[in-house]
Amino acid sequence: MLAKEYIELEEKYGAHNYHPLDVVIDRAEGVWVYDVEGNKYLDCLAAYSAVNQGHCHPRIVKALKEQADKVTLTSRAFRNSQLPLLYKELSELTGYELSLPMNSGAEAVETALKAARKWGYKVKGVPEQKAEIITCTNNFAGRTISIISFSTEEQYRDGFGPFTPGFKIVEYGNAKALENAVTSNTVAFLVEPIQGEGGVVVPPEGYLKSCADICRKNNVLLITDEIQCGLGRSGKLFAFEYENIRPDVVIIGKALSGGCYPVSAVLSNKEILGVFKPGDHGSTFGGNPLGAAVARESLKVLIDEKLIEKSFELGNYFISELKKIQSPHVKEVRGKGLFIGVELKKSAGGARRFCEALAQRGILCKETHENVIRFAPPLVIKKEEIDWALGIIKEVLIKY
Ligand code: IF1
Repeated sequence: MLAKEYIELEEKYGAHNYHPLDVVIDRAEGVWVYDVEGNKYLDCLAAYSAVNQGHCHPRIVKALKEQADKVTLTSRAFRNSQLPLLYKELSELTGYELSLPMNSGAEAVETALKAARKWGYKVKGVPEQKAEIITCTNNFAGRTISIISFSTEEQYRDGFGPFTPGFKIVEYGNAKALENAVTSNTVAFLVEPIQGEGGVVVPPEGYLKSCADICRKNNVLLITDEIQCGLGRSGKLFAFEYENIRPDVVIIGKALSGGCYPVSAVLSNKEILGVFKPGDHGSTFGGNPLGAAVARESLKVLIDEKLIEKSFELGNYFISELKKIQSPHVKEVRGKGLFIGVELKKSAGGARRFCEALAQRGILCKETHENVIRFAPPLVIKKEEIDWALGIIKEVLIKY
């Protein structure tokens, strides 16, 4: 079948909630993906950082296959022989006492919000129905109704009301705004250490540290969404490490399974996750043995292959080389590790046409927020591959 025929089928039978680039991917390996016509592309999106370990990592695929032959789903009505090991390994890796497994990122965010509210009522002593959670402008945390209730992106909310109450929004990057918004009913502050969908926005240095201090002083939980920026993407295991802080709650997803299966989790301590009693929360697939086996191997690959250190070093190199490109269109190059955004000037006519030109030359990336091209390849990328990409990126940014 031709690419055109797949696209026609998708347009005819699928809901049109996406506008993808017309590349029909058929298989992938490491940093490379191949379309149905055999063209090869360097993947600079890595499925929004879900395939940090590289596509179809042999060790992760092996873990998936072996577990698939044993048992895939037990439900949490019974125990399974993978989940306890994932719990232990997550705790040893991150230092958090407990974790709670879910599937998608949005579900894990919802889980963290529920934990924070319950902690607010049971531990902090907030009056019933009064709990407030503070979030930031330009955030992205998923698509459920409660999560879009605090989105500041009009399109994500349009037509989906009524919304969930109990959220306040403050300016991202402005710790004073957080301080002013906190009340005795505030239970949590939810923040992305680096905003992904927002355009790879790195907040001012010291911002997260100030937020952590404000939260501690006011007995407010600091919840960081590391679903996209975590697990090596930013050049650290967690992006919050750049500010030497320790959030009360950390949310992870995406690369937790190396892109092989949806697995997410909330990490925290006994005082907070301990508020959940049997029956308070759950999910049919959350914590299933297939997902747990895949997640365990995905974390091991991240460590064994030193992908976090690689992201730090190659990210610095990629960013500094991008900054050298003399293009009339570029406003700013920013990021941490292999989590990079190139913001274009308004006059450039939008990032999408550059992404299309890059795709024609064998590099896949995706615009975000009209004017930002995001470069976030799998962390297994080699320096030579970055150099090859830089040549093409340079040509496109200068000539177009
Ligand atoms: C889509 C965006 C990226 C996330 C953070 C939670 C979630 C995400 C920081 C929810 C998800 C995804 C969603 C996906 C594309 C992608 C995305 F452009 F939409 F915003 F990465 F930038 N927190 N981000 O980035 O996780 O429920 O999706 O597993 O909606 O198309 P999820």
